[in-house]
Amino acid sequence: MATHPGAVAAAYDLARERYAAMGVDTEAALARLGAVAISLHCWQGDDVGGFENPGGALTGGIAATGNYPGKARNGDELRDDLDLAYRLIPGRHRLNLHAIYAETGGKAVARNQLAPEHFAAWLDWAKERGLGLDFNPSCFSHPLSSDGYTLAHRDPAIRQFWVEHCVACRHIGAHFGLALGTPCVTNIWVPDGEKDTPADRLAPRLRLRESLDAVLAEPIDPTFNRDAVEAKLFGIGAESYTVGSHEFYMGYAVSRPGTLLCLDAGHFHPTEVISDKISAALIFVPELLLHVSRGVRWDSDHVVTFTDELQAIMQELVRGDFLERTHIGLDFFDASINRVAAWAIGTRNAQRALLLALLEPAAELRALEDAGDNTGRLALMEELKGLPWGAVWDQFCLRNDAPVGMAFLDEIRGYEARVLAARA
Ligand code: RNT
Ligand code: ZN
Repeated sequence: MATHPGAVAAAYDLARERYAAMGVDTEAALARLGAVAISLHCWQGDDVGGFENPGGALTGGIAATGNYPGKARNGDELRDDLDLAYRLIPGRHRLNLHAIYAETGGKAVARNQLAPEHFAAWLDWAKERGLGLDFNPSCFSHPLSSDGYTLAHRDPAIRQFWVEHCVACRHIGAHFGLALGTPCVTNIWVPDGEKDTPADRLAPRLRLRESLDAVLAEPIDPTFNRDAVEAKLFGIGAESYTVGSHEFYMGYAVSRPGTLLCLDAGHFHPTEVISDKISAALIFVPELLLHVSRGVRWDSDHVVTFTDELQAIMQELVRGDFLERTHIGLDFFDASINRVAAWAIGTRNAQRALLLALLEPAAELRALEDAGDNTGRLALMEELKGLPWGAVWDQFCLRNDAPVGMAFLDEIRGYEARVLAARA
C-alpha cells in the first residue's frame, strides 16, 4: 500500500499554498513537530509484565486484557519490537521504562536494591539510537503491595521498602540523564487505595506525603532527573478511595517546588478532561508530564485514537505555548492487537493531533475571540478540521523516512510473520 513520493510532494505543495493563504507556515509547523520527542512506554510491548517475575500477575488495580500472540518475553525481544516501532514513527523520540524491566542476569534483585547496572542494556541501546530515557518506580505486582498499599502503608517497614525503591529509581533516572545528556523524568505512581469506604481518609494521605518527602529529600540536579507525581481517581479493587488523588498531588507538587505533575488522560471522571487542566496546572507547577491515554468508560488504557480530546490536549500545548514545559508520554496497554501496531498507531496519532494544532492560524483565532466574534471563531475552528493537514503529515513522514499512510502496517505484518510468529 505504498504511496508514491511524488504524489506526496505534489499534495503537500497544494496544502502548503492553501495554508499559506490563511497565514499558516507549514514549514514552520513541520519544524516544530520534528522537535517534539514523545516518550513511548515500554510496557505496551508485554502487557505491563516486566522481567522480574515472568508470568506473575499484574496487580495495582490496572489490567491488560487480550492474548494476542507474540508478546516480548525479554529485553532483547522488547528492544527488537521497539526498534520497529521507532522506524514507523517519524522523528526522534524517547523511551519510558519501568523498574520491573530491569535485567539482572537471572539473579533476584530486590526492588530497593536496583541500580543503574541493571539497566545497562537499555542505556547502551538508547545511546546508540539517540533516544532519551524516562523512568518509573514499579509499586505494584509485588508481594509487598499485595494488600493494595505501598508508600502509604500503615506498616513502617513496608513503607520504607517502597521509599527505598523510589529513591533507587531517582538515582537510576539521574544516571540515565547524565549518560544521555537529556533529563530523565522519573514518575511516581502508587496504587494505594481501598475497595470499600474507608473510615479514615486522612491518615494514609499523611503517610503518603511523609513517604514522598523522604523519597525526594535528596536534591538531584534537574539537568539529569526530574520527579513527577501521578494522581488517579480509582483502580480495580480500589474503587472507593485512592490515597493519591488529584487534589492530593496538585497540592503536593505545588508545595514541593520543582516537582512535576503528571496528568493521565484516563485518571479522571469520564466527562472530565485533562485538556482543561493543562493551563490551570501550569500556572502553579513548572512543568507537566502527560500520560496520553484513552479511557473507555473507565481507565481502560485503550490505544490513543484521534479523538476530540487528543486534539484538545495538543491544541492547549500549542495555544498556551506549553510545549517547552510539557513532557509528552503515552500510557496504554492493549493485549488484544499487535503490540507494535499499538505503539505505532497511538504515537502517530499523538503526532498528527499535534501537527493539526501547529497548523492553526493562532493569531486569527485569538483576534476573533478578542473582538467578541464567537460566530467567526466557531466557523474558523470547524473549517480548520477539513483543511488538507493529512498531506502535511504525509510529507512529515516522507522527510523523516517513516512509512507514509498504511504502509506502516505492511511492515508490521511482515515482522509478525517473520519474528512474532516464532515466539510460541
Ligand atoms: C496507572 C498509571 C500508571 C501505569 C504505568 C504502568 O493507572 O496510569 O502510569 O499505567 O505506570
Ligand atoms: Zn499513567
